[in-house]
Amino acid sequence: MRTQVAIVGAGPAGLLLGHLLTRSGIGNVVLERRSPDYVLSRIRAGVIEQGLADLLREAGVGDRLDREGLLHTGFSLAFAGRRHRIDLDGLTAGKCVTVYGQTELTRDLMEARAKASAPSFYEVEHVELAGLDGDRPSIRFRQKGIDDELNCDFVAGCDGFHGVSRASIPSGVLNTFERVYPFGWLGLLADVPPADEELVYASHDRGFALCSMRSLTRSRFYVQVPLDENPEDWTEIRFFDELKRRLPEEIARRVRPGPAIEKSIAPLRSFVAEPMRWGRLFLAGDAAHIVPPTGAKGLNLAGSDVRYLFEALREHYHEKSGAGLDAYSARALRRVWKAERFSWWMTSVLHRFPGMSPFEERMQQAELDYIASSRAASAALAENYVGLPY
Ligand code: RFL
Ligand code: PHB
Repeated sequence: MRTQVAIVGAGPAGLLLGHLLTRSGIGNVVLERRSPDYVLSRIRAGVIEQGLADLLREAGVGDRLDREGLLHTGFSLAFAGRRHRIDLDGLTAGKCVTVYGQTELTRDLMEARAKASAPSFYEVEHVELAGLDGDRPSIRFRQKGIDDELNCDFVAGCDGFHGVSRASIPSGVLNTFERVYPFGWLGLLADVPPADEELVYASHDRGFALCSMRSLTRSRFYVQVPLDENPEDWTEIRFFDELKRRLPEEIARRVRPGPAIEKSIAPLRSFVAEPMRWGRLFLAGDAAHIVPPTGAKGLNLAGSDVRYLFEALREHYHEKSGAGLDAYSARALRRVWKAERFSWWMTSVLHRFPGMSPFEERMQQAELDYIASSRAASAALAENYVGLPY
């Protein structure tokens, strides 16, 4: 089998890249380890930056996002028993975010791919990349017990943090940077109306909490927990009790507990691998970098990487220029590092760290108080939250 661009991974990065390439007449094949149902069952991101929403519209996959997504012109920070609203719209001259589940976005992209009859292979095993440093890369894989090979011009490694792409780069090529946080987020999805019209990020002595949503009838909540917690030990009663204790009274009162549709713990990590290219392999999304979810940046960064990579591939095929491919890694990393900084900062300000000194606690309080009392500080936060320009 032969194609122009082989895409490893059918998460949002792989599917969006495939969609953009197909629309430009560039051949591509997607290889995915899991089944479509499994991919769609992973509950992840919920906040989409304006830049990614615009990209999806331009690519013709924004209809349902526009119909069902919730436009949010602000969110709240809650601390010391009060709340401070960040007016995204007013502080960024009209920018905002859209609340739309990653699963919905993935579903839209999967449907668009099926409609275009673009080839995808799900539940592939033993994926092995070869010839990445030469002119003829190839991917060997097994599907339904049969070994196959895909020859291509380029490989897009969109296979997430635990994928095979980054691991195929010889040791010594990549520089990696990492911070692992000493806590995780216990998330719970329930069919109950949101506690507030907008998202509420809460800093509390008992730890961080977040009230988010997927629609006007479906809510997503998170509480900071130690990494060794077992989600099974968290009954709904215990979860909602803990959540409410971390929220200001006026918001806690409006939390509607309900049966969990999904409940899981996500560890928090900052990670970057540089460069994002090796030979004919290009990394995009979580395959190259991870951010803690506090800034809602992971999915959005996957979107900006894909946009840069698509432009570079389009230039290569349609304009016979390799300049975009050569610039890809540096271009993507400039935006990645700024989102890494923002996500690390949001995480540092809003969570309780084990063994925090009284001085460090006071620094967090002063930081939150500064944001609440300074338009400039609020504007810096808002500018990053809605997403820096591509
Ligand atoms: P994905 O989504 O992990 O997709 C990678 C795909 O590759 C497949 N794969 C392989 N396929 C073939 N061969 C192999 N050897 C393979 N190994 C792996 C996997 O099965 C998978 O289908 O990566 P991608 O596309 O880069 O997308 C990244 C996003 O999924 C991620 O950054 C976000 O979900 C992060 N994130 C958030 N991002 C936001 O922008 N806004 C948010 O509000 C937000 N909230 C979150 C989040 C992530 C969370 N978790 C659980 C990590 C909230 C949470 C709780
Ligand atoms: C979510 O709705 O899952 C969500 C929202 C905002 C975040 C992280 C996760 O910062």
